[in-house]
Amino acid sequence: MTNEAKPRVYDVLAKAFIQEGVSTCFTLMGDANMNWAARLRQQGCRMVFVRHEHCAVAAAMAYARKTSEVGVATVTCGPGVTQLITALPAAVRAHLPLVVFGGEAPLRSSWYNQGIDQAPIIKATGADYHPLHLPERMPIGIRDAFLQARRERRPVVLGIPFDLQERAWDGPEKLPTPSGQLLPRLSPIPPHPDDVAKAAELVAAAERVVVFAGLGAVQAKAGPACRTLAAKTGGLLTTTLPARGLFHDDLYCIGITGSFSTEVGLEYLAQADLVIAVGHSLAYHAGGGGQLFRKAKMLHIDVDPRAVRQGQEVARHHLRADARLGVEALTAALPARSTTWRTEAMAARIRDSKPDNHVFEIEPGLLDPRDAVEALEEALPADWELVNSSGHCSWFFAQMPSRPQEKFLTIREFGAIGNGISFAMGVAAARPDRTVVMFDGDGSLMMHIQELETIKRHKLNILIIVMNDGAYGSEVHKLRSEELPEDGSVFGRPDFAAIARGFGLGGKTFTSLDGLPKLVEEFAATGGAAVWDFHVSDKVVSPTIRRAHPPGKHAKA
Ligand SMILES: Cc1ncc(C[n+]2csc(CCOP(=O)(O)OP(=O)(O)O)c2C)c(N)n1
Ligand SMILES: [Mg+2]
Repeated sequence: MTNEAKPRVYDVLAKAFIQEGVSTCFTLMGDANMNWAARLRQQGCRMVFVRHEHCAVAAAMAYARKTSEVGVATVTCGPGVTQLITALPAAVRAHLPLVVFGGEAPLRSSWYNQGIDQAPIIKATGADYHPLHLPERMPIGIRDAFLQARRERRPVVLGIPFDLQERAWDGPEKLPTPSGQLLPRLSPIPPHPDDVAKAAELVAAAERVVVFAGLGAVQAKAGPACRTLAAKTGGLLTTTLPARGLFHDDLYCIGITGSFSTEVGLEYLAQADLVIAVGHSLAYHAGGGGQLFRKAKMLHIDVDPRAVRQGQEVARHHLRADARLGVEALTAALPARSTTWRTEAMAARIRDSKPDNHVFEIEPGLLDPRDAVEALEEALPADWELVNSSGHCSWFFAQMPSRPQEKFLTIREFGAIGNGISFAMGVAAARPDRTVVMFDGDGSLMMHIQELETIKRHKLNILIIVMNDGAYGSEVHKLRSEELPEDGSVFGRPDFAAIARGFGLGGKTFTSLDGLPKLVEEFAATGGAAVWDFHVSDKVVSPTIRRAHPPGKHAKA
């Protein structure tokens, strides 16, 4: 075969991705990835062409979380790769498997303006980086990247010099066996009977038990088992923020535990004498830094039980097992009890209490974000996919108790704002038949507002709800509590409705909640994308900020 008739390396690399089952790729092209991306598209992969590389990876993160597949994104070399430095640590911390096809500067040039040492930049984020510099081994390198991303549950970035991609293919005709055929089929790990007996003793002696589920419980499908355990112990149920909604219709679920706990939830947590954390990473924020259940012992049921996490002693009692099998075995080993913490009055209180009752004076023409969330909870259809972004306002829109876990997504392990719009795109790509509603702050939305254009062009069904306090709320409340000037944290309210219309989306401003149900109905009937801008007061301070930043905290003694 003459060199002209041979396929190019990028053709084969595109095939290697298709063979891995890749059906969606979040893409921003440049010299070092465009030939490959065009071939990937020709071979049937849906390409979502975004407007910032950060958003390509962030969208792939949400896609991976929603589909349980490996999320795939591609960026060009140099400035394309350096844009990823905020998204990758977030994916690492959230244990999301990603493969990113990154270009590298051409090897043939002694100088290239976009050249930069990419490996240390990527590795500093906690992601792995593999330079692939031998064309005939590249398909194996790609396959191994998928294996690694799945096994280690983290992003793997491939660096492929673009001059090598353009060469004629001289490697083997057959592609390597894809990762899906090689991955070990792992059955859930059952607990050891001795550990079960010890745990059962501990639980039997406790009087006020809280079963506290994390995402591991969701993934192990341990929800029903947790409900049974809580019922048998006469105790309560709660979840971390990412797992919120796992027990949404249980009378004895107190919602989220952690920074986003409700008033009533906090009260019961303070009374607990045993917390059983199930499929849970025991992260700092989920335990309120150890402050929320001070009297309680902690039993950790997980495949990787922990004693110390993120600088804190977290659990003294451990049951190593798959979340579901561990909880089922523990429940079976428990004797029936004669007393229960649960009462009907407790259930009524949980059902009838507002998440936060603090009274604030709201300026005329502005909304209380808590009222806006309550009205949205009522009005939004039950089958819409919810995405919770970031910022101070996220406390409020996490409080939508009727929404089940499978319709909810948040990824916040790196604490970055600006990701909501990308996560919404990732969910919309993963669930094309659904409407996605994304809740964001004005500051966060502004950070990647350019993606409204992507949403429009790709005809994604996304309704963006902005809690627009005209400020970086998280900052303004802290500055006020310290009696510092508000400069740099208060900006005034951008006209998001007009901005949205400028991008060809729908846009509405809300200074009243009247007519919301009708507008939701109309939107549900037409589909499409819109930004709804709720003008909320910046005087309403979330309970978390009130606790952590009481007025005068830094006042001089
Ligand atoms: C990338 C990044 N930059 C800055 C911050 C610091 N920060 C945390 S919350 C916040 C304000 C967010 O404002 P907005 O989205 O309007 O939400 P609000 O807090 O007002 O409800 C900022 C700047 C951050 N967490 N991440
Ligand atoms: Mg704001």
